[in-house]
Amino acid sequence: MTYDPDNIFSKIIAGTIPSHKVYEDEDTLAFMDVMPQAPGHLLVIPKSGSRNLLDADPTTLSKLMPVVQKLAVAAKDAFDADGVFIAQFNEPAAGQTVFHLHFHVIPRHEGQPLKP
Ligand code: DGP
Repeated sequence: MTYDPDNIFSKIIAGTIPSHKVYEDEDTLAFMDVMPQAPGHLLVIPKSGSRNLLDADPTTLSKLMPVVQKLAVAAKDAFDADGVFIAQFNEPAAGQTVFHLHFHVIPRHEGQPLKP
């Protein structure tokens, strides 16, 4: 499986498709998911092209994961959540629909049904 740069998140990085950005640095972008599973559901992606976790290089992950952690804490606080669900899908058989590596960060409240 290879990375196809003609994907929707690549266009969000390029700015040709709009998004509600919540974090950006040289290597990483985070924005709100258009189909939120719960209030505060956001996506964290590397700006470099990886199809998913299976082909991501360690350097990319070493820059991405601290941002996932930082935004999980921030989203938990901002949405007064009880916990945070982190989800990440690899290939269609596992539920991946956009083929640019992304982590879902989803604030969770006690008793809220788990949809993803
Ligand atoms: P998955 O590949 O299954 O991890 O899901 C991809 C997620 O990306 C899904 O929750 C919906 C979201 N998504 C798809 N297209 C767009 C888009 O154009 N903008 C934003 N913000 N999110 C999108």
